[in-house]
Amino acid sequence: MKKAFITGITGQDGYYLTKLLIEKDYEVHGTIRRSSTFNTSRIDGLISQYSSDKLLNLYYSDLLDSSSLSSLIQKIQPDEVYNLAAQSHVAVSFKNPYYSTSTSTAGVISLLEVVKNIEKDVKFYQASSSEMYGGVSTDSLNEESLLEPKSPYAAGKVFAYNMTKIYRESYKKFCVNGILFNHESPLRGETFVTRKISRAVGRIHNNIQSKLTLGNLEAFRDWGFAGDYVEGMWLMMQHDKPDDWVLATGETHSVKEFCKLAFDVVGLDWENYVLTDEKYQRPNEVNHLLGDPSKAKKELGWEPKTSFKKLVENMVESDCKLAEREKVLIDNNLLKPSWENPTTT
Ligand code: NAP
Ligand code: G4F
Repeated sequence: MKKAFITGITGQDGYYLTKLLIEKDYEVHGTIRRSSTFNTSRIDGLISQYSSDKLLNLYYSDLLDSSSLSSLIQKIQPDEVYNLAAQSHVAVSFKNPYYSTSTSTAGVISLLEVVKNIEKDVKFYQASSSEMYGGVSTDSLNEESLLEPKSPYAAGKVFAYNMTKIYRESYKKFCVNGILFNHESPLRGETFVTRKISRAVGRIHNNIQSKLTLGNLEAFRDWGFAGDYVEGMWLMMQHDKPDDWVLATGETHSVKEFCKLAFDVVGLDWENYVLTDEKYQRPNEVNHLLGDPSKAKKELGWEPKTSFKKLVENMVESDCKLAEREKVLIDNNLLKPSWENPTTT
């Protein structure tokens, strides 16, 4: 039975990757952060299903805690390490640049050093990002395109991307970069634009929110479904030689288009509900991202299976159900209705 070690297991991709690997007969080991509130909600179902059989095993750690990462990998002796952990919100990285970049940079060095020094051949996956391209041109972006980071988040990711290549080339280690374009799901964090929209649609449809305030409606993203993208991560780790691959859909849509489609799902006109506010604009915006996944298609046989329309429908339908449950709490005076969902940024 193969063993995988995952940082960031409690995140969106952590959930989908863990599920996929367990289905493929892996034993999964993941790191969680100590938090004053529970932070395992995405993987609670997997924990109750698989932890008693030791198919899923969790440990406290942090990207900044080199010693715990190193001793865990030495103890577990995994076959594959997936580095998914990050402060992954681009706008937040402008507000917390030191933390955002130091976690991305220190974390990757700690992990690559163990992979270099451990006796066993351990494969390493780095969660690189389309954000590294900077989104200046409208061209389709591939593995050869120029990296022009526009945020502290992206600068940290470029560092981690380069270190992954450096360890691959210098020490002949199996280290890969998955350069993933935006991928979403009903488990996407609520402060990312797609989920902020689908949550609002669910709540507005259930009469527990009245407006949705966003920033730049003209930004374009190549949005796919996270469940499809974790398959691509795993395929990269099974390839006969390590390399870098772009995962994307090859289609791009604006935030405005996402809004229109999401409100259409419940028969509402988005223009009656969506407002904009400067506070959601970024100091430096990535205007346009469009990926070219042809290398992944040719070499890994990977293709996204979920259309943009289906992705939006799945997210809105899931958030309508969530809002129905919130409505019950509101009707019983256990929660207050709000003009907006107060948890979003
Ligand atoms: P996510 O939902 O924000 O999950 C991030 C994970 O990292 C969470 O488990 C989080 O733990 C953990 N984490 C944050 N800071 C940490 C620290 N200092 N030490 C240890 N763990 C820490 O992100 P995602 O969407 O699943 O993305 C996974 C990775 O892919 C990230 O590296 C992201 O930057 C990258 N990426 C994402 C996309 C995308 O569109 N989703 C595209 C390209 C690249 P808590 O649960 O405790 O917060
Ligand atoms: O949903 P977003 O916050 O995602 P962003 O910045 O593209 O980053 C995500 O994808 C990257 C891959 O390219 C990942 F590496 C990264 O970890 C993360 O998962 O914003 C998307 C677009 C931006 O142009 C933003 O300015 O939506 C625009 N936007 C407009 N109004 C908004 C809002 N974004 C957020 N979060 N909130 C808004 O109210």
